Amino acid sequence: MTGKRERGLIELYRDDPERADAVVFGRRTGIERRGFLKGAGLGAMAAAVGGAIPFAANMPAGLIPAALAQGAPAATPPAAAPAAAAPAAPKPLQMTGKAEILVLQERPLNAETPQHLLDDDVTPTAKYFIRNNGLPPDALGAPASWRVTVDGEVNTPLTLTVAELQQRFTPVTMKLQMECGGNGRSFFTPEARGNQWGNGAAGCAEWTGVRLRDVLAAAGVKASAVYTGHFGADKNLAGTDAQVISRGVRLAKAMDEDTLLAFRMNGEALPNIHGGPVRLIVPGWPGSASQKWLTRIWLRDKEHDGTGMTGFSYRTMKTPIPPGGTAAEADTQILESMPVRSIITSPAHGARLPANTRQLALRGAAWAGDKTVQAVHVSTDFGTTWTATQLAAPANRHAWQRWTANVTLPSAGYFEVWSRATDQDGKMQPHAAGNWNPQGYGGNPINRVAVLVA
Ligand SMILES: Nc1nc2c(c(=O)[nH]1)N[C@H]1C(S)=C(S)[C@@H](COP(=O)(O)O)O[C@H]1N2
Ligand SMILES: [Mo]
Repeated sequence: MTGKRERGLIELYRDDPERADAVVFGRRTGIERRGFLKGAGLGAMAAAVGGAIPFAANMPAGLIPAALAQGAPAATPPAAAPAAAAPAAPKPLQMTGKAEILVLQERPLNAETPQHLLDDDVTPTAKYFIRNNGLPPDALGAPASWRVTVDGEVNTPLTLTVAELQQRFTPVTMKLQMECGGNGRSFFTPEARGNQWGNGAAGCAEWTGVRLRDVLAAAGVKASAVYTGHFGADKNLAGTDAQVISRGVRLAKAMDEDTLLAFRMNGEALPNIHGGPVRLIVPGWPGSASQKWLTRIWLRDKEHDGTGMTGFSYRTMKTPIPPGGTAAEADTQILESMPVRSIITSPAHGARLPANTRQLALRGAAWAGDKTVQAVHVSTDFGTTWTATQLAAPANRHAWQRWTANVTLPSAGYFEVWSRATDQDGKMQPHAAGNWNPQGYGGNPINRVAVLVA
């Protein structure tokens, strides 16, 4: 041991933002902030973020400037994040048919879409995030002869090929949002276990498939059925027979008319990387319920207990615990409908705009699990004033909603654009990821992107 490790600015901000503020900007308490921001402290902060901060007086003490914060990967490296403290930039994906989304993990492959690439009304397949828990099956055979079994609490177990699914049931096409249960995990402090997703483990593609409820009805759902268990053909990293992931949903969600066995994505055959020949799409619930390379649906007479259903997987705390504290499984609940979230898709985080820019056109998306979003508000002055955006209705239930707004900036400088969605019940995104849980689910703080007008 050679004494204390130097801590980077970003780590320090993550672990103790008040102290980081004091170290970096030379103030010890929020009360002193105003004074410091008039003098040397303001200069230090401006240098750190790359420009004067017109709304500096509104910045809450301990707020990590978005330009320096971890979480949302920047389009271009933020102006002046100190090189020594900057996290290793995720590498762009190199895969035929895919855009350069950001690889968080190579094996299994996990890649997220930078927010500014989620700017389309319907997320193109090329830009759609990838979340694998294991290795995709390699020998797929003819897609039409891929088989899916429905068994368990049914009158007549069925095994159907994809061709039979397509012939026997009425195909539907819908725009459905889906996001990983761990989307937003990187916003938790202290860090929660797992891939450190920003907001880009999400998308709204156009899916074509048949309704799971039609298939279940054909098999005849017994009165004893209460839950599904999903199985896929991917292989685990250890090379054993254990299911990579096997989650399920309560019967009511399986019977929702928007829960699909999908075989087309954005008008084309479902690509292998997204679960082709056939996968589940369970919109609005943690993406892990949307089994890829689907081989079996087991109707069960009790809650499913497959891989990813127990422990702290896809569970949040029933009663909040101190962030970083010890959790008891008995005090957790299965995460179902995802919480409300908005993202800013233009401008990109880290955008540099011409010095004379005063009008800013903002665009984004918002969604709220099984619910609709009633409003999205934006702020460019650290949350002192908020403006309602023009929020479009969803194209269909479970589609995300696009929003636009025009805001005026008072001068050149460093700004943060904040967006905050409110769901149909009045629930809003919190200022910081709340209800900390060991594996970091449901982190949905207000979205912040840094913009430099200089
Ligand atoms: N068979 C199988 N299905 C799976 C997974 C997996 O690892 N194996 N990952 C799940 C998780 S956690 C998510 S978020 C979504 C991601 O779907 P995508 O890779 O098409 O974006 O697939 C789900 N379905
Ligand atoms: Mo996920």
